[in-house]
Amino acid sequence: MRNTISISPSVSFVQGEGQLTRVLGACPHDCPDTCSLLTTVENGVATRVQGNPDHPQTGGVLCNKVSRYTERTYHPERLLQPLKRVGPKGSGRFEPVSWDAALTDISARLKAIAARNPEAIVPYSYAGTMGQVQSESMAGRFFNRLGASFLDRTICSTAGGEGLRQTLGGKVGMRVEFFAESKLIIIWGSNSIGSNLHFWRYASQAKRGGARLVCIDPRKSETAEKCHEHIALLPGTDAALALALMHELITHDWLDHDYIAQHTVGWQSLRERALQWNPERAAAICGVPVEQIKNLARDYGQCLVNKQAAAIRMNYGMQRVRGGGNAARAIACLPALTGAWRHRAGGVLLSSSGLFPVDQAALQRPDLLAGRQPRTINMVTIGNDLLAETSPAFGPKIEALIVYNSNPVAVAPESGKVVQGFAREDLFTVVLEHFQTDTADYADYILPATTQLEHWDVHSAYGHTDALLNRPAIAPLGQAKSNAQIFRELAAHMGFTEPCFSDSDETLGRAVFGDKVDFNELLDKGFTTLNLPDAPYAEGNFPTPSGKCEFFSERLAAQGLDGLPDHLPNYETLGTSAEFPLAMISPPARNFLNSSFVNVKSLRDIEGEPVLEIHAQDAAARGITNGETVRVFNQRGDYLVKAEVSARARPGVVNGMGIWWRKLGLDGTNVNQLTSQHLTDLGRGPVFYDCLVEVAPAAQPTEQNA
Ligand SMILES: Nc1nc2c(c(=O)[nH]1)N[C@H]1C(S)=C(S)[C@@H](COP(=O)(O)OP(=O)(O)OC[C@H]3O[C@@H](n4cnc5c(=O)[nH]c(N)nc54)[C@H](O)[C@@H]3O)O[C@H]1N2
Ligand SMILES: Nc1nc2c(c(=O)[nH]1)N[C@H]1C(S)=C(S)[C@@H](COP(=O)(O)OP(=O)(O)OC[C@H]3O[C@@H](n4cnc5c(=O)[nH]c(N)nc54)[C@H](O)[C@@H]3O)O[C@H]1N2
Ligand code: SF4
Ligand SMILES: [Mo]
Repeated sequence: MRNTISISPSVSFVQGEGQLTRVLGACPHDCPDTCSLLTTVENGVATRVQGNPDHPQTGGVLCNKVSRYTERTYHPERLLQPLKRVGPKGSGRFEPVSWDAALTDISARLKAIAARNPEAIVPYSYAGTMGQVQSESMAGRFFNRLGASFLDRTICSTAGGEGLRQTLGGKVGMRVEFFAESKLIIIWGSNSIGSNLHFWRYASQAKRGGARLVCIDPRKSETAEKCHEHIALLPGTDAALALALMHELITHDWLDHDYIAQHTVGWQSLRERALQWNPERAAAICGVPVEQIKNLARDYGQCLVNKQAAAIRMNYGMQRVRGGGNAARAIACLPALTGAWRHRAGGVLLSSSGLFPVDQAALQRPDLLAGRQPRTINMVTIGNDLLAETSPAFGPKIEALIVYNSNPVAVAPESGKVVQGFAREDLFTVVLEHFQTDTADYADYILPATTQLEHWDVHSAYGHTDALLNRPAIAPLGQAKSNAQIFRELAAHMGFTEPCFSDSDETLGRAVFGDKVDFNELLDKGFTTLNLPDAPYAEGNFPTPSGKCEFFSERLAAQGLDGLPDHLPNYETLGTSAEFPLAMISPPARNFLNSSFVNVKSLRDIEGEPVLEIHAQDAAARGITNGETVRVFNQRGDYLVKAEVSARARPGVVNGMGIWWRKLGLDGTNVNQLTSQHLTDLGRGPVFYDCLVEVAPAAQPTEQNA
């Protein structure tokens, strides 16, 4: 056997008789870790996907899900040719058609609608792939040229993102690798082991070095179990907790007065606000012992006294409630109070995406709008919006929807309404997908898309500060085409002749960072680290208008909003409804990624069935036993799950683990049948974890099905 394995971009070597290649790529999934991948290809077939050992953030380790990437890629149900609907909407019955027939018909339908009003056409996409090329580059150009409605891409992170922007100036923060040197790590609203594994490696390293780990989460997650302390607060009470921590920092004078004076705005007014939040008041709202709050404040304050680094890893789990934006604001103020930013292992990290110099204008070409300013549809309220008629406030009724990189029928809130909207016979729906998802079932055309193993891409990240390149490892399967190629060909069928519609995927890849990132290094190594200071905010220099950490935001005040962070109770606060006396959160299941991978059998087998975790006390009060099927319901709908009587749930809160495909659930629905279309205080985001329900044994009739 001759083999010379070295990790350059795509090295061929000979093993026995066969041709073997290893290709460098990037994990495309909506995950903070954006791992560097190494794919083994034997005779044109990808046989193994591994973590790149040369990429420090990946460390040669992948999560369980993406280790099975070949199982997903070569799944027997992969879509390999364009399909046209033959049955009624939603029946899931399709017949194969040629690419040309599909694109000719789709472009004719879109042209007819656009001739009346292009805003009746709506793109619907999120982060099925995070690649800059296969997400909004050619697609953005297409919709800008068409003059289609804009989509407000709010389904995940905009509440926290806006909270951060108003406080720190953007999605910026600590460099993740330095968490390994912290002495106190607060994991706030995140199950890192499940959803941010490579951060957990750094946290574990710190733990071995003597750091104290505290997890703030209503659910006793895998991560909470492994921390020294778990604060199981009620959903949506994080701002109250953060304000009480400030109260303690102030009353004990655990403050870096110099940092506050030099690098913050609004200290006096924040001080007054925080002094209204003694730990007793917060403890009553958060539903946690007052001592836990006092101890956490002391631990955080002692880091200042002992000149040790205190770091906060927030994640998006804490901002999916009405007050999510304010909560992120309150938490983001903490490191400025104690000057934690002075240390490279201190500060806060929610997302690092704002540190990447992505040239969105070069990718999406807003100049193609030619002065038009289409209306904006919020992806969170797609349920209501698909059912809305033409009106001056709303604009034209939605006549066509083009879905890519997303599975809204499964992931958008209040799915009863979403399904009703997608089922409209007069709605023209095109879905670009790998699989016949719940959403694809409602399509008029399904177009087969390539996976990350089959196309080019360039990636930024939101949990570290490395840019990555993805090379195709194998040829497209069947007749699949990359998203960019599909929009390129659709543009040609529409008669869009601007030269930018001929840019290749590789040209688009080069445009992502322009000359701000060394593309040759990306081609060569597969990744490159942004050139950033170790402790970017040690001397202020926040990207806010004032250059300081803005405790008080003039920009919010100018909009008539509270300039200071505050606690805003949930829309559906525990204890306010006799009918629906339990709060439900629906965090991700570890072996799925949102609704991706639910159809990968080996992963679904690990998860078993859709599960509702319920505390023994709440189960006993309802005569529910472990493992039995229960009905979870509220005014919006109901769904069936298996009850797991579990210490992972705290009293009063049930955990409906997400996000199952409806058609693979117990009764053709999933947890989003119950969630609402309300929006967050900042950022117009969803409130998945702000939801009251009741639970009953399935055998026992409820009001809805009696
Ligand atoms: N395995 C896996 N990894 C994922 C995902 C996945 O679906 N599966 N999803 C990816 C995506 S899209 C994202 S956005 C990221 C980040 O995803 P996150 O939403 O941060 O996901 P989790 O880490 O599960 O964190 C959510 C945690 O917040 C807790 N939580 C719920 N409500 C509250 C609250 O009001 N306050 C507080 N403090 N905690 C609360 C939940 O119990 C849960 O443990 O993860 C990504 N990684
Ligand atoms: N109840 C509840 N609901 C939630 C959440 C929750 O915690 N609880 N989490 C929310 C969050 S954080 C998010 S981010 C959203 C996520 O919602 P989505 O972004 O819709 O994520 P997925 O469900 O993973 O669906 C992505 C789809 O894109 C497809 N895809 C992947 N790559 C490509 C490609 O290259 N081309 C094309 N055409 N398709 C591709 C995949 O096959 C998959 O079906 O869900 C939200 N919904
Ligand atoms: S999903 Fe996250 S942890 Fe898993 S391989 Fe992708 S980037 Fe890495
Ligand atoms: Mo997300």
